[in-house]
Amino acid sequence: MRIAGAEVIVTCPGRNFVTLEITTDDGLVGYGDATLNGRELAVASYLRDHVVPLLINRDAHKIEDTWQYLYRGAYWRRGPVTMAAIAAVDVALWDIKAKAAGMPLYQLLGGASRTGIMAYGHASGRDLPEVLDSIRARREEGFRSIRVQSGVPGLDTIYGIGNPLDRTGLPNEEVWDTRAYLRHVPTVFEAVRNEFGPELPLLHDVHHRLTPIQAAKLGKALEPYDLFWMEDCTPAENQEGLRLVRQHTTTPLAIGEVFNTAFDYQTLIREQLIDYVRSAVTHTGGVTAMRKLFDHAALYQVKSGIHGPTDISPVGMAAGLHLDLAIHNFGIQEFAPHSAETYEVFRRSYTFDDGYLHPGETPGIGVTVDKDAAAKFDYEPAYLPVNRLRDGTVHDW
Ligand code: CS2
Ligand code: MG
Repeated sequence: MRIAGAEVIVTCPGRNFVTLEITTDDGLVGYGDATLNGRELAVASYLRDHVVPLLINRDAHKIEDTWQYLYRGAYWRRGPVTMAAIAAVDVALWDIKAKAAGMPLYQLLGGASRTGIMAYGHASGRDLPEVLDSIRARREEGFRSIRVQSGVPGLDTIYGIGNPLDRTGLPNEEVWDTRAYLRHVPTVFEAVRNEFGPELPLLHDVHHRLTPIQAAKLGKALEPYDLFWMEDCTPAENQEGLRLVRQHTTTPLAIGEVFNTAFDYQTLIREQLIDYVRSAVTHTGGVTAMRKLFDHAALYQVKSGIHGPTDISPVGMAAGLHLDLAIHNFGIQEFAPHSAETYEVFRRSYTFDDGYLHPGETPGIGVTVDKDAAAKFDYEPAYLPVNRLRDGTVHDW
């Protein structure tokens, strides 16, 4: 079975997505997500201009060889653009292989290890009443685990509150105050626990905004509220920084949505400095790379926590769900449902029911792209916000 063609589809049904469609000489079609929020066209060009010409006439069944060919053959390694492009090719080829086998992808990954995939939803609010209402709304939608993000008194807009994408042509600038945040977050979780009790799994995303000792302080302050995880508590390019956090708190730690290879996790996993691996299939080289990463993490009892906001397309989401169902060391799956416009373009087989996701039984990954619908939504440049401290210093958003 040979690769006969490959097309990069850029569409913006409410937000931008980049999808790779690979077709074979016997008429099979596979899809891969290549969306890198805020830098989409870089990946579209990497694919169109540098990768697609290399794919034509390759054996579509040779997924591992194609992965190594694109990773080592580029000479320049790693990074979000390269690994998103490789991921798109990889997922599209797994989609094709599973279709050729007449099976949903998870069957090729070892079959189901569970009956359903525990999902967590997003609750947020500018103040406590809004946060509590948002949690109630997620629970009414069926979520059994909930991420809680709150505004901070004295700060206008911060991560997790409101829509981060801005289409005015330049990144929105937000103001940040770490001390105000550190004082406020524990009061939010105390109120949430008082309202909803001790059992509801609660998560929180710090979004890279603390130093290691500040993260240690917050982790310790949140211990009475028994979080499922505290995410991205400190920028983790400096993996050793998590040693300091780990020394001071037993709050479980999740890291890695901005990582793009297993190398980014080596110290974190080997020294058990984290409890959950946060990467998305889309940003980490695809199913081939993620399966290896999760199997390595399993040696250290580190579990999966695949990244699932709306800037991961339904194609990327579905690919993750097949891994979630098959691997033993599954932890939890983030699930931010996409817009109706998005689902008009991306037709999905996966389901969400009573708090659990399932990829479905359709051969392949179970998502197709309606290219006529995609053509209705032109690309719209959009940037993620830039954060600054009160004195104007650029800070992590
Ligand atoms: C967030 C993401 O869902 C999360 O955990 O960290 O929504 C992140 O802000 C976006 O993916 C950035 O594009
Ligand atoms: Mg996050």
